[in-house]
Amino acid sequence: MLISTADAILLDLPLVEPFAAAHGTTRSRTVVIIRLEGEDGPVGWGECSALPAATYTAESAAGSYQLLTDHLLPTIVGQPLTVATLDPLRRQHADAPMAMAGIEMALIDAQLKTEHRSLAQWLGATSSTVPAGVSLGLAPVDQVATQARALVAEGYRRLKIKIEPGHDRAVVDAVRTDPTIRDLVAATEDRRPDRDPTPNFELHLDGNGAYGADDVDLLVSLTSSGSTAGADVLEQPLAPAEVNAATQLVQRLADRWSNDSGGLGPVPVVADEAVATMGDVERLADRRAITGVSIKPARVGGLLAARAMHDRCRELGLRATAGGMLETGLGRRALASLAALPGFDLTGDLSPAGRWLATDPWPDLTMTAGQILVPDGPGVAPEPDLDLLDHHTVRRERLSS
Ligand code: OSB
Ligand code: MG
Repeated sequence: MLISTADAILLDLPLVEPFAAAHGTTRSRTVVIIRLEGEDGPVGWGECSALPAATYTAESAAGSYQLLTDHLLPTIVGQPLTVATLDPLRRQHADAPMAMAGIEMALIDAQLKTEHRSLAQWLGATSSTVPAGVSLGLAPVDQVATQARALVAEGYRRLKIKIEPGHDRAVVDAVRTDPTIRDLVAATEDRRPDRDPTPNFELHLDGNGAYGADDVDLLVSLTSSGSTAGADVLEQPLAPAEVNAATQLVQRLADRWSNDSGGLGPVPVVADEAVATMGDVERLADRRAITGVSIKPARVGGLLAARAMHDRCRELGLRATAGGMLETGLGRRALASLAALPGFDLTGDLSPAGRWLATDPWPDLTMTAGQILVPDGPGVAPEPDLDLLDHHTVRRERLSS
């Protein structure tokens, strides 16, 4: 597509409630949207999901907006561009995966709308629904328990809860011993009979790298084993640099599992912050420091890189989960489409954006009976509500050829 117009739009969307994690608290969702228009008509929308502050990775919404308007969009405007010809620019800006993911998404959206194809179909999705999963921020234990009850009542059967040192065991115990949650889960028909000892319910813990080498014993003790229900997945518990400790953790969980008689595999240790590139996956898999990856299109540079990582995880026998970035409905639709690939064998961050966004220019994901419907319309998402978009626009810059 010959790019005739490129817009960067800095949106500020109010959150339903603040979202806290070990890396900081988010109060409103500042997010960058990219609009690309081709000479011959197609329009595509992409989301750069960098967070308001550079707390999770080095990218931030304001920084990405600057890079896009100063450099990336001026470079592509007036040029013929496809997802394939984007590679030189990607290599040049390997340190800006979220900005590049936004450009890529807009290109894919325009291309697929022209072809009347859905993103899920284009990516090779094999299912029309994916299990819903929801994340809970750091909060006092009683608040976590109250939220967890409400979310299980809404139909979620996978909760991902943020933990940090000193705020972990009490969280696991509160959720695992809650009678309301137990009754709600027991009333659900069997969807995951493989997941003894607590079929139909998965507890993921996300440490955002807040733990260190001395915490391996503690982390092991937080996980499910035999008839004891704990965490079913550990996401990035250890700091990314703690590779030796991660290898120990993986080994300890494997030993723990082989000492059990249950049918479960070892509790997966899933990398988030530690994996930016395929090289990171190879290196951590070689070191046996991970057994899975949270694949976030934004963090790895886009949907194509995410799909390639998914494929490689399958070859390597690694588990995979589709990771979220508190996106708008646009980014969330992309995530749900990706999550329908067959190698995503752990429930992902698949909740509608309305869980955190009080308003959203994009139509939200649909959730029924604990499942998210994989979008099947043309492109990544339907057109946004342009009035809402304007209303929440903080800055906008248009480049034309
Ligand atoms: O660590 O997984 C994380 C959001 C932004 C940045 C990092 C993370 C998260 C989440 C939210 O956990 C998950 C979601 O989008 O549902
Ligand atoms: Mg995470």
